[in-house]
Amino acid sequence: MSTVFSKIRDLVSSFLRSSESYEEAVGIFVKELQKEMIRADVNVRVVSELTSRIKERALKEEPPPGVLRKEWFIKIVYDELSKLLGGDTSPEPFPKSFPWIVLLVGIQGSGKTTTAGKLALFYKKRGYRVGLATTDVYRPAAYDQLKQIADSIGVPFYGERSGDPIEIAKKSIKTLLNEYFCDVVIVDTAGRHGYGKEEDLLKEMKYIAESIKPSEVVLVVDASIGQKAFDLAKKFHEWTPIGSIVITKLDGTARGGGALSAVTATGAKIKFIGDGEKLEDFEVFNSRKFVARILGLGDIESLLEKFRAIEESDEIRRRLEKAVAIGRMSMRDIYHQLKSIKKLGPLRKILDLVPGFSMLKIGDEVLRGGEKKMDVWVSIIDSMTYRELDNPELVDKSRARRIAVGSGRSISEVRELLNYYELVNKMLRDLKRGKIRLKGLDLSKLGGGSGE
Ligand SMILES: Nc1nc2c(ncn2[C@@H]2O[C@H](COP(=O)(O)OP(=O)(O)OP(=O)(O)O)[C@@H](O)[C@H]2O)c(=O)[nH]1
Ligand SMILES: [Mg+2]
Repeated sequence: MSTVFSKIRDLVSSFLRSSESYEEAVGIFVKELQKEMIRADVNVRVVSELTSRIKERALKEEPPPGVLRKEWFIKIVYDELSKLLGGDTSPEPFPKSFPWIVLLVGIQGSGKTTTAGKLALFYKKRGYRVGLATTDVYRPAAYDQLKQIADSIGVPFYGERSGDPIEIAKKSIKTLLNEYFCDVVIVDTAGRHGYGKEEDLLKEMKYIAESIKPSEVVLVVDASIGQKAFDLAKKFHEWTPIGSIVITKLDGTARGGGALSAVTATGAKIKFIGDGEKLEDFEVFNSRKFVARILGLGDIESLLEKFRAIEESDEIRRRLEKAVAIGRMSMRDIYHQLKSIKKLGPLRKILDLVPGFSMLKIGDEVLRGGEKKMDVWVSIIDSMTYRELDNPELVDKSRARRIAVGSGRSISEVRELLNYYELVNKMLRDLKRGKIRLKGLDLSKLGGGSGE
């Protein structure tokens, strides 16, 4: 399948392999990206803004240590694509007013009815009184399908097997609000009109929307339809202004190129994604995660992992600097390090880039023992109380025994962790008193550093 995303993936691969100079390679990449996106019907202005931002950052930014300039460029592309799809702020999935009425629209089979159930479950779990309604009188099983879903999650349902969808929509709102006191109502619609004409269906959506005045019209888009999504989304948007988008079937082979098109065609934001047939297979959209997922193959996957590792090591550095500044490291810091090191996996070499990390030998002890030791220590810390975490000195014989039993470890393993904690803290105290020096860590930048 060829979507704009698979094209971008190809561009990235050839960019990384190209033998041209960095500036030349950026130029080629940007030009090709423009071409591909315009071919994919992405709005021309959107394309030119995107590419000029990429170019500007590419020529200005210096990559962090350990990252090649070409690799950093991919991070820039990844950032900017994420921004295009919604940026760093997650969409607000909760009702902005009450009652919150959602009208689901979309073509046949896009996943509207399933999404209605997923949304209902999502809101119900979060304490809202949800009601489900169907206006689909064309597909014989539509009524039963949604009714069954409503019963399975235990929310009220309104529908009629035949009749005028506009009247049914009005009645469903009245019933669910006045008789069931719902504060969220989700209205499902048909994907195919009785006469099979697309325009009739679109007209019907429009009339339903006008008569029930939903808080939000939600367009349901099947991830696998690729570039057709643009025309489709545009058409729906012309008839009924789209407020937000749900992308479904992201668990399939499709890689969601249509999502970008749907967003640019309507100007609406993606709020949720569906990635499975079960009602639980549903989550709030996160653009960075989404872009990582659709671009996340081969070269890019390992790069993105490296960037995540850099972010992780930044956090370790922050904590380490603080520990050096105050001459103390808490058990919580140690816990964070153990977890980070584990998360980094084979990328933990990146930790050598953290100033002072290797000198302080934090984690080394554990690294020598391998993953197993890390798990042992993490489980021991998990069994400590907050008071013990903040004051490990409190851990006497009886507390050590309790922790050992709680974590299913031996007392000597608990001791080992406590000894390690003391060793690290002694080192930090010595550092602060200036007895030892730490190479690579700029202590002058730290308040209350080693100078005293
Ligand atoms: N794998 C997968 N299947 C899905 C997802 N969402 C929906 N489906 C399946 O897609 C098919 C169509 O889903 P429906 O919810 O009935 O779609 P619809 O838009 O209501 O269809 P019409 O009412 O006929 O227009 C069903 O078999 C669903 O189980 C998803 O996120 N992942
Ligand atoms: Mg349906």
